[in-house]
Amino acid sequence: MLRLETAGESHGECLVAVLSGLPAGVPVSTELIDRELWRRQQGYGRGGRMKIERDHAEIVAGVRHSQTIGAPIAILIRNREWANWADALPVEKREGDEAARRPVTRPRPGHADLAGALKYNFPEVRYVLERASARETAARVAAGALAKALLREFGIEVLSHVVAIGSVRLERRASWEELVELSRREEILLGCVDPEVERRMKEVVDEAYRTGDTVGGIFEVVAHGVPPGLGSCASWDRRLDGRLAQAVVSIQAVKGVEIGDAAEAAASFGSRVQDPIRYDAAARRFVRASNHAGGIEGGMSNGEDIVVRGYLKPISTLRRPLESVDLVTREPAAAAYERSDVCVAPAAGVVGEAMVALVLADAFLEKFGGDSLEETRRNFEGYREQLRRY
Ligand code: EPS
Repeated sequence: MLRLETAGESHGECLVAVLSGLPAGVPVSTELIDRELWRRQQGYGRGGRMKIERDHAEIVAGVRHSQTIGAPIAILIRNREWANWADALPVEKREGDEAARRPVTRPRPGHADLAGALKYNFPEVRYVLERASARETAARVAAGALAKALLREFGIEVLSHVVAIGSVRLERRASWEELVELSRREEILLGCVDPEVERRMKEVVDEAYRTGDTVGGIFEVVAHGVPPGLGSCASWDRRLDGRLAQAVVSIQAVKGVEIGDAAEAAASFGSRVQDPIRYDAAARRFVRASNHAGGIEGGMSNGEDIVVRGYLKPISTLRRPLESVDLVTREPAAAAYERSDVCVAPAAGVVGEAMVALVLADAFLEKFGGDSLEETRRNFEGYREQLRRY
């Protein structure tokens, strides 16, 4: 239903997001997209690059008079850093430009560098790191803001928070109200709802700064107001949990995905991890006494909050570089280092929101269809009536 393509190199002219499949008539504002881009740039532990960039969405196609027109939407996000790279990464080859290139011949363990150089047959890793870079996630977040705009029309909101940095963990559930409050903050430290836990998280990041290291973490994305029945139990590739897992694990540095309390459930008993079913007669809906399933059963949303966690490894550019080999000399060498982030968990959470919103919007349009928002709404209301009468 929805298709997203992104393009752009980390130090190239700009990033591009092309999103097709949204119905006509979805309200879109640049301000809302820019707010999401701003949120992605925040967080304690980000490196020098984020002091340079001021990400701003330029919508160049598919939106007119502040609403979608049913055509593919194209968004540009310019790289301020391009000014410093125009000679190193020109589109056209120029005579004698060899000296201006900035080759990287010492691949970083954990980064795309070596596998990419071997795959694309490049003598050094510059082009690979340019595209593999998490800079690309700015384009995903811009497109995710459009998916959120569609979902919002139907009362669905997607937010995130950080539940762990290194070994410091938030040991309780965050309420939806806490996530809303967090999303409105004008200063973002580590994206944790509990100030005391966040203070201890900051100490972990400070330790990584001191020692020239990096640190990973866990973010949690929550989708609120999702109706039951998105996704499918009938076909493996339409299962909502599988689609969410693919989308979230595709985020740079995410190495694992958890739906609901999967890790804890695997170490527990069935009597403790299933969510008892109750009927709320006043609201005329089925509800659950708990939500260990993370809002998904049998590959379908069940009407509870959808909860997806992304497990981030510590990012792979270290000031105290790791062991590598120089691609030219084949001699042992320290991995390349220019500058880097030390911790990206809050930013990754915002990217996680975008990916979850894109998957949910896709599953929503799969179920309700419609070429205009009005048509989608009619179909959605028909289903709501069916649920009420059930
Ligand atoms: C990244 C390296 C850093 C990060 C970048 C991801 O960029 P630079 O090499 O320019 O310092 O800042 O992330 C972003 C630019 C961003 O917008 O998130 C990498 O190698 O993956």
